[in-house]
Amino acid sequence: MAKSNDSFQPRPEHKFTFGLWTVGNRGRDPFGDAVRPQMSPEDRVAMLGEVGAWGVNLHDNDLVPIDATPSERDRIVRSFKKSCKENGIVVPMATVNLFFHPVFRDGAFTANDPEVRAYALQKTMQAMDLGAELGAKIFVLWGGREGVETDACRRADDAVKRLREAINYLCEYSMDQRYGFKLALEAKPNEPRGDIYMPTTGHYLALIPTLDHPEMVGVNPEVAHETMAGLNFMHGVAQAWEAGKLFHIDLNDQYPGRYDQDLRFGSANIKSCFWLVKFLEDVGYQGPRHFDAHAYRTEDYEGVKDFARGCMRTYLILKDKAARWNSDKEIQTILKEISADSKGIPKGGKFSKKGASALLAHSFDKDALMEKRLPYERLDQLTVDILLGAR
Ligand code: GCO
Ligand code: MN
Ligand code: MN
Repeated sequence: MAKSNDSFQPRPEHKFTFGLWTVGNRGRDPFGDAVRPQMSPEDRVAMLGEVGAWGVNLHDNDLVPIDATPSERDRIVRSFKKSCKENGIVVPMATVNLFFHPVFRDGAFTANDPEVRAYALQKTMQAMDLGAELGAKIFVLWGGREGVETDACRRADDAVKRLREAINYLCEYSMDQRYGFKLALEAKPNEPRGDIYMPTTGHYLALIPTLDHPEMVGVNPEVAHETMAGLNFMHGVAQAWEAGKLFHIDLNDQYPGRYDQDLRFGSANIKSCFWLVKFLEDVGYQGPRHFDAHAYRTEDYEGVKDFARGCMRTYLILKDKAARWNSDKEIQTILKEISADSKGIPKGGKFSKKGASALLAHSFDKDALMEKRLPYERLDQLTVDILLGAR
């Protein structure tokens, strides 16, 4: 059991959150039934309080059943709010389930049936009402069913147009209701569809400037999803951050080339998780650190607590390692050397006619440039030493 003075103990300022669906995951998979009993939303919130999380996020139907009457809904929401308050848990993000009900089998905002598209909008507006009532300021949209098994069913650019139209509509709704939501779009290459439109964070970053209210819309990159696409997750996160679009983040882990595993954060690729944590901490990302993962199917609810504590603990250990990396003298010396400037050489930078003529006129000594050492082997080994506790 961790002591209260343990520096790897989660605290509210770390902004660790879990989806209601993550700790409530019952271990059902396409081949086998649930292994853990159903747990009420209130008990899940209590569990999150017990393990030291800061917040909980939810889909509309994680809390309110899809066919609930308005009075049932209000009763459920009241009781949930009470248990959040009692357990000191906040709700920073809300989202909508547009993938479970069979009505969405052809997609939601991109479905071919206009009535399904309209229903998807209605359901999302109601999920925004719910999120706003719970105090959420971030609204995530994950288009899990927005995709195809066969491209015979629609033109892919029509799907893009439909998606744009829906996001524009939802931005207007949020403004009209004065909800102040920031929309965070979450990409995934496949699963549950054969191919999902907007397969990577980069695709969404390219869509956002084409929206009516681009300032309201950013991304919610997920470790597992970019890893499934074979990409370097941190690079996508960095690009989103640099564009001012990192509105939220889904942390978990994943081995490439597999189904969507949603593993405990840092349980598969310690090194890439390290670069990610180091990036988030170096740039001062202030948003929630959301774990979208679940416990092994072999666990009971005690094991779910181990899982949740493990996600947060690993994040904090990696944060500590990042601080060590940043203050390591040898690492800093190497970093300085590899980007050292040679004086009196014309540079690129901002274009000017004069600068360009100087650059064109300069004769570069390629052989001398090539002599400069780039000790990346040493730099990487120092990183490994720090990660393995040998430094
Ligand atoms: C998944 C997704 C989801 C979304 C969630 C929030 O692969 O199932 O990551 O968990 O994050 O639906 O919109
Ligand atoms: Mn996922
Ligand atoms: Mn996710």
